[in-house]
Amino acid sequence: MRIYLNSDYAMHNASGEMHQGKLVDCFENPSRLDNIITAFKANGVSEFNSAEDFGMQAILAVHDADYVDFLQSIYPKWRAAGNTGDVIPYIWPVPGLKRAPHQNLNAQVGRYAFSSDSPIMQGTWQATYSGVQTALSSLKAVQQQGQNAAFCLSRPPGHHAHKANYGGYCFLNNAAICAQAARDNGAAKVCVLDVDFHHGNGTQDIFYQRNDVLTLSIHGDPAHNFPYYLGFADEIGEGSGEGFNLNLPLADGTDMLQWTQALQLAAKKIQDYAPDILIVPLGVDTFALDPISTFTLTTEDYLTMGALIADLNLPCVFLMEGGYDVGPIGQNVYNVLRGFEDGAN
Ligand code: OKP
Ligand code: ZN
Repeated sequence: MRIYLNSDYAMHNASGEMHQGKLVDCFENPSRLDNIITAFKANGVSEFNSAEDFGMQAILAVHDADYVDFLQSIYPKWRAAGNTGDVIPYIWPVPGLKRAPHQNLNAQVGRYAFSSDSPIMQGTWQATYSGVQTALSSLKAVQQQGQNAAFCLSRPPGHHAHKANYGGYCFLNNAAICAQAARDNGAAKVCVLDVDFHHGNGTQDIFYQRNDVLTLSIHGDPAHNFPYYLGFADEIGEGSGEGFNLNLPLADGTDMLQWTQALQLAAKKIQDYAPDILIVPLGVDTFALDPISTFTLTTEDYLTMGALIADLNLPCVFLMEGGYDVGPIGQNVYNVLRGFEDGAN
């Protein structure tokens, strides 16, 4: 499988996040990809392709221009205003606090952020922009260059980003941008199957009223897990999008047997839809030892996950999402791709 690596992945390296009432090191940090690259090399994978630059068009097809401009320009403005650390929100325009739009930087940050866990620093925009280009390069390999699958190895992740909001370590929604680009390049029907531990709230919301992109997510029940405010089973899409979103929230402690049952429900839905292309936001934070998640998958289980996805028998773009820096994260990711390739043969 062709692999594209975001060569700017280490440029986003933020100072810390609030976790259980304390400021701690960011879970989403460059060592994650260092680890994955090391594991891939140990498995004999040495070819990491670099991305082509497709510019801003595909980004602006999904995200609002004012939001993209904010992401691109906030850091220098924030520092020039006398702030000495990363961009972090501390006030949000909840209903009742309605004097928006607002020029003050703290007010703008609260307007665009939906959580406090995603500091913006010097290199955030560059890493995020290059990540999108890496995702689009992976899409091109599959959609236009005849590859049956490709893997975008990138950070920061994307699936929590809405059209004009960031959070959950995500700034631009790589999966949504790829899905829209796939449509714009001629695919009639696109499917996004999100297997990260966390609900793909941004992707769901972006396509919620559309039937040309089927969105599915298998994730930890938002009754107990981030993003809490979205991802429940009764969210099925609305308007022409009704019936084109499927959430499969699973209990804390979910193992591979239970996960596989959910995947089989997703597979049925996908087969009925018959998409032209499949986009898989891939997080390995479903792993038993993940520090911020509650499922119990094993390193071996990821081979099965890859084979189950191969059984869908669709051209497939895998996009790296979550999975936090614990020993076998790299082997877990490798095993999904290995399982896919073995299953596809
Ligand atoms: C991103 B991805 C509080 C935790 C908040 C939310 C998790 C974001 C996961 N310290 N972080 O889906 O793996
Ligand atoms: Zn996640």
